[in-house]
Amino acid sequence: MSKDSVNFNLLHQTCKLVVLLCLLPISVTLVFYICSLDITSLFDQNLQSGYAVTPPNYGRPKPEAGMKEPAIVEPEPQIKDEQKSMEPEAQPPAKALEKCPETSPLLVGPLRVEFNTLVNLEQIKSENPNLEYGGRFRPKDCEALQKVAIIIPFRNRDEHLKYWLYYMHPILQRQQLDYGVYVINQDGDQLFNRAKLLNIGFTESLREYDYDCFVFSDVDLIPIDDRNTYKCFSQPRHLSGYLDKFGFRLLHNWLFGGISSLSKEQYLKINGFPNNYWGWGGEDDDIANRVASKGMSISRPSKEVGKCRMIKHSSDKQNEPNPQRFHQVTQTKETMDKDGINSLSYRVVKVDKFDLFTKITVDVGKP
Ligand code: BGN
Repeated sequence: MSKDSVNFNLLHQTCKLVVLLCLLPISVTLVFYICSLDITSLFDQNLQSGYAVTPPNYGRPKPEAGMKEPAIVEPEPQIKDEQKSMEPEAQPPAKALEKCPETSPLLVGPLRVEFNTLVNLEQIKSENPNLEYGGRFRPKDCEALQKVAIIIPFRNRDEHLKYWLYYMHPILQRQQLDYGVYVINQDGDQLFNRAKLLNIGFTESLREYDYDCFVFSDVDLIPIDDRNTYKCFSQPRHLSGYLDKFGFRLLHNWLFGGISSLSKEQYLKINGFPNNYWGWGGEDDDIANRVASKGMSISRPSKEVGKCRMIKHSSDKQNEPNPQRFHQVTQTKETMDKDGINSLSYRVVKVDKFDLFTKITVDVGKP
């Protein structure tokens, strides 16, 4: 054997040894890695929550400037469809469901809300496949902690309503509420009467379902954090204390306009809302007076969570500032026991059930 061939053989043997030595730790690592994977539980986790595959949007990168889509609301995670098809046909009876957790695990926190691109109802419908007719929803996997009627006083604000539905339905579903959306539309062209429409919403929604919580919301207000939960608390709640319109500052501690929530009990304790504030302003101050006079206080989310955006618009026709409001708000204590839910009278003109909401058109009379 030549010296060259001896050298070559030695080199060959050395290379083999080196390759073997490298492969050994790699295969050991691989074996350990495979053993540590709990494939079944990973699979289950994905089925339970789409967010297991879609991380929350804290710090989500902002889309390019000038982007058309009004962003925010998480796209329905793909996994949801799989979940649907893999579920057994027969739903377990509602009673068998466990209660939803106090804080929904589906919340994503801060949202981007903007109003510069039109949205359409068909798009909203297709993005919210789990809604039931009339704008109803309840979580599939757990029993909601509260049954919430969302009442929107309304007249001629269809474009605003579309934005409201576009942004709010996904948020409310992530909040795991058993909810229904009621748009209370004032018929005719008399002065607008917001508080009376809210009283009507309370009454009419209860005809449909045993709601225990009522969220009263203007149609042009959207929270920009889904941790601002549309539910009821131990005290009446003001959900829109920090508006962009006011530089996200709370104007004063007794502010109660925009979006508020009261449990059925709290609402009845104050005899509902006043029926005789015609035109803009003051009715919310009257409600705040009612709350205080019954020894309750106003709760709010933190400033971080409680910020809201308002859709810019010119002032409505037939909703001019009510000149009597300055006097009226000084009389709450005297008027509240006889003017409220116990004196409410109105006529339902029409009930329309749409996919995304229930619209109740009412004749509220005149001043
Ligand atoms: C207040 C209005 C509220 C309104 C807020 C915020 C009155 C009554 C004054 C005695 N109250 O001033 O109705 O929600 O501004 O816009 O005008």
